[in-house]
Amino acid sequence: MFKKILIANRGEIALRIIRTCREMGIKTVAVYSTADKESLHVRFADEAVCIGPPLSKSSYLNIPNLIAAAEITNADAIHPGYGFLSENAEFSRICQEYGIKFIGATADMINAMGDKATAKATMKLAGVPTIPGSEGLLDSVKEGIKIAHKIKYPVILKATAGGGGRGMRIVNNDDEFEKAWKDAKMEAGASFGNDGLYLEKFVEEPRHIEIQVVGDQYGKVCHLSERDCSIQRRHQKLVEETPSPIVSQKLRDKMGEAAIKGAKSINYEGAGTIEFLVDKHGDFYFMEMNTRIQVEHPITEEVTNFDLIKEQIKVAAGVPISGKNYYPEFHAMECRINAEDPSNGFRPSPGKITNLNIPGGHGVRVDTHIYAGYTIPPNYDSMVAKLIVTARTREEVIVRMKRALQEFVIEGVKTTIPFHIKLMDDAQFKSGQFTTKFLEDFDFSDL
Ligand code: MV4
Repeated sequence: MFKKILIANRGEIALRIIRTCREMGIKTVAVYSTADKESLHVRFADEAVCIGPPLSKSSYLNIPNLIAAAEITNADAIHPGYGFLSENAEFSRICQEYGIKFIGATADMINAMGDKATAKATMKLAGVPTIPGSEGLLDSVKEGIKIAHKIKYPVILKATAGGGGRGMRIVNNDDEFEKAWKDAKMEAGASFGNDGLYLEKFVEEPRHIEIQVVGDQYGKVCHLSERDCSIQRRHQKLVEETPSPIVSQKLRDKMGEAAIKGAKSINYEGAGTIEFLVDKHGDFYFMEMNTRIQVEHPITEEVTNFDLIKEQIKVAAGVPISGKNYYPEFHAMECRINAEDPSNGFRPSPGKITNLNIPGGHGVRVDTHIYAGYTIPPNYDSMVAKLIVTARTREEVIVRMKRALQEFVIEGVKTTIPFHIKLMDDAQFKSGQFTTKFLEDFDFSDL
């Protein structure tokens, strides 16, 4: 087992990793930018190294500084958390070259899944359902229109280097094709330095459902069921839950087996997530694979009684998994608490937290790095806490979530708490019948 893990991240996920390391008897090294000097992950790690100025590029994304920090502290592994370098193939490869275990995917796996057209082709070959469309990248508008006639409009152009909705355009007819093509190409090139596009049938009003998998170094892969992430605004998830209100045990088994097949086909090792779109007929299609621990992993932990960070560390150290799959025994939901003003287009609201009350009680978990008097820096992601609630049924979870949200006091900055309280009272949300478009016509003006 590792003796010392360097955590190449900040905020709640850095603390989350430190907690598991403590329980496993593994020493921790925190790294921090000068903006995060007063952060809790710095206080709670066994050691801390400053890796640069506030700008992410100069600190949390600064590979030479991170490797140097690992070398001077004698860390034998690096946990990248989510975001930052968690899906950076070069960083994964450099860690390996320096004899530091990267607790995440290998460079090859990251590359295979990072290019979306390649990922899709790989999954299709493995027998995972994919959405009809172009075979790989499109060469011209003419070719695109030809395929669109075959699969019928509406279609969607997607950036192969994409994710997060950038470089994506819906096309409804021949007349719209050329402009959508030019716009998507331009946006993809500017955002990712890669303007490759592929085409697929547009699935209208889907659910976003992802399967958590864990693979070991010996070719075994298991799944830990699904998370429903359909409550999103502009590709930012706001609420996740498990089990999904629309997933039957039969569908769970089918999606779980597909996810395992896909992960096995790339010899996947570590924790990963296969994202699917589920259409109104209950048919599911591969969308993307994430080769990192995700923000919403705690809801899976709560319903399966599994510590996913511990599993990541164990499989990285070469411990085999049982190979059994895990199914939700409870219902869990996560609300992302962001320092943003929901009545003002979710505009970031950094600043000093003047007063704080963190909720508690039965079935309430809060993963956060904030404290009273803490100043949220303007340089990073605005998520400041994850409120995770567990109960036996979805109805009980919603009641408990509302109670916990009402207990949650964060003064000095605006937060998404008022939005979540309103959502817990929303009839359609409560019914469980909604799609990824749900928040498009939600009224945020009175929050
Ligand atoms: C789609 C789609 C409909 N049809 N692909 C959004 C981000 C990127 N990962 C893929 N996305 C979508 N791909 C086809 N063929 C709709 C979306 C999409 C979406 C997906 C999941 C959650 C929220 C979404 C919001 C808008 C569009």
